[in-house]
Amino acid sequence: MKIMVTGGAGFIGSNFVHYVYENHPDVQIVVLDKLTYAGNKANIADILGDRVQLVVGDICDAPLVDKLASQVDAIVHYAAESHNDNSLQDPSPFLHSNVVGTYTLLEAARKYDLRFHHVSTDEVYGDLPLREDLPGHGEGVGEKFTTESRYNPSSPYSSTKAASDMLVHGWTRSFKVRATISNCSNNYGPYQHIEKFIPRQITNILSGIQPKLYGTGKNVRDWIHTSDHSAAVWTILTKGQIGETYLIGADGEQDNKTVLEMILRLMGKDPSDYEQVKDRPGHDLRYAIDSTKLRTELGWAPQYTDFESGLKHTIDWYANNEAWWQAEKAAVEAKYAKQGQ
Ligand code: NAD
Ligand code: TDX
Repeated sequence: MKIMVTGGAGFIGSNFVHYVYENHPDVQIVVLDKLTYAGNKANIADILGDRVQLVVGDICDAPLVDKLASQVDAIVHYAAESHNDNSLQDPSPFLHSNVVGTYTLLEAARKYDLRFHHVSTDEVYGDLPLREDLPGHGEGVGEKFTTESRYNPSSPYSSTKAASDMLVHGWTRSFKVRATISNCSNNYGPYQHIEKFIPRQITNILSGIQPKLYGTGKNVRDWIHTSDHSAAVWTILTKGQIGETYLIGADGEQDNKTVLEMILRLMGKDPSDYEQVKDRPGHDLRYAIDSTKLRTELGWAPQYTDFESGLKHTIDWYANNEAWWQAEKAAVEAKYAKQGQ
């Protein structure tokens, strides 16, 4: 089997490429990645060779996508503009990559009758009320997202991801593209860009900068280790039912303040040594995934069930790989400073 992995030089995509390389030696991989600010050839440099090729290009480049699609059996589609804060500054690249890019890939999948897996996010469902505001502290029905939840995106990022999911639905039904969709919760782990919450705070502390918490930090994210996400995507690609959507999550709900305090403590700092900064406009309150369908129908289960130990490994990785992030740190922080964050 030969697969095209779009966005395979980004955080989650490169983790998936490593996962397949290590666990499925019969699979050939061609990574199509534009190497935007978020893509980094170094993420997969150690495995480039006979089995893993990198093609630097845009998923909106139809002739290039057509040529590559004619040589593979499946497309696993990760490439996207992925950061909410950036989408609030300039939505246009989000429309280009997330919507036009997905359309371009679907057309190629249709032409060559390829298996297509679309990697999406829980953010397409909008947000949930905080548990403290729910009767019985949210232990009842409706406390988590399921595949029945209504699409209700909040930001330019999540609305373009929602649009891309809808394109997959349309192409599956009308053109019989053999597609599946997964909507995953917040990933953490090595190789995540330092603009994102967890790596930003770890690298702040390593750089002697005070960590930055948006608003009060009561917003809840449902954290999953990126390796568990990779295993889930492989399971869906190989065992999932065509036309189905699977939600991926590891029951990892934590509020941002708790996560930040945990990072500070694990790094030997005073847990209250952070700064509260301007909140994100339209900031989603809580995400939570019900992954029962994936677990019971396809037999997937997460391996990283202890968030604190996963976080400890992630802190160690950033501490041991300063060369990977150091050059970008000042520019990332300057951009946030301009936004009052
Ligand atoms: P990332 O920003 O780290 O990486 C995105 C990659 O896509 C980069 O390598 C970039 O160069 C590439 N890319 C962007 N636009 C492209 C284009 N037009 N053509 C070719 N390549 C392009 O993102 P990530 O956090 O690894 O997310 C990957 C996917 O997973 C996205 O689709 C995202 O919506 C989804 N997702 C992310 C999370 C999360 O917590 N980060 C959770 C659920 C779903
Ligand atoms: O400095 C910060 N301080 C802070 O409090 C940053 C960068 C973020 N935050 C908050 C905002 C969020 O509530 O932390 C939370 C996590 O923020 P991000 O890392 O930006 O992630 P989020 O907006 O939740 O989206 C992520 O998960 C879903 C990914 O970036 C998306 O690509 C994915 O779809």
